[in-house]
Amino acid sequence: MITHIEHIGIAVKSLEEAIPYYEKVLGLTCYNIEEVADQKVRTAFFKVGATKIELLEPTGPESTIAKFLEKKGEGFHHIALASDNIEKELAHAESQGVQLLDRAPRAGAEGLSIAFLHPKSTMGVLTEFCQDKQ
Ligand code: CMX
Repeated sequence: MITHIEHIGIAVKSLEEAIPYYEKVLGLTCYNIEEVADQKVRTAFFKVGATKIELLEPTGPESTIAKFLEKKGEGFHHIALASDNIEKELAHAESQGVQLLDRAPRAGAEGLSIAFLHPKSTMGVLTEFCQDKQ
């Protein structure tokens, strides 16, 4: 079952350049900066009520975020939905004809298990399922 929006992912060229906007203009606090080697990104997190904003900076030219920035520029990248059972969400999505980017959960930031659906089969919104590792 999907319980809430865990975070919204936003692609940026530089965390150091982007963080001051979220802190000084919006008054949010960056409480965690973390590199996710598997995804080739450096992430910065801000809590906004029950959900979070995740800034994503590429760590190299082969990062999917580097490709995204080149094609589309900075901005909204993905929505992450918290689930109590990612495997079940993936199986259900696939049964409805949605293309999976991950057939099984993998390690994401903040100790979560994550898996993505292809934006071409979700009306243009890159969609991530997240689950607390138990
Ligand atoms: N949102 C919506 N559409 C997107 C997109 C996004 N974030 N990223 C790419 N696309 C679109 C592109 O515009 C392109 O569309 P067109 O064919 O109409 O031009 C199409 O998807 C294919 O894009 P591409 O540039 O050729 O890139 P790839 O196919 O190589 O990769 C994707 C796209 C979604 C498969 C890849 O980015 C991916 O696997 N993403 C999941 C993992 C990820 O994003 N990790 C970073 C975040 C990790 C974290 O949160 O910790």
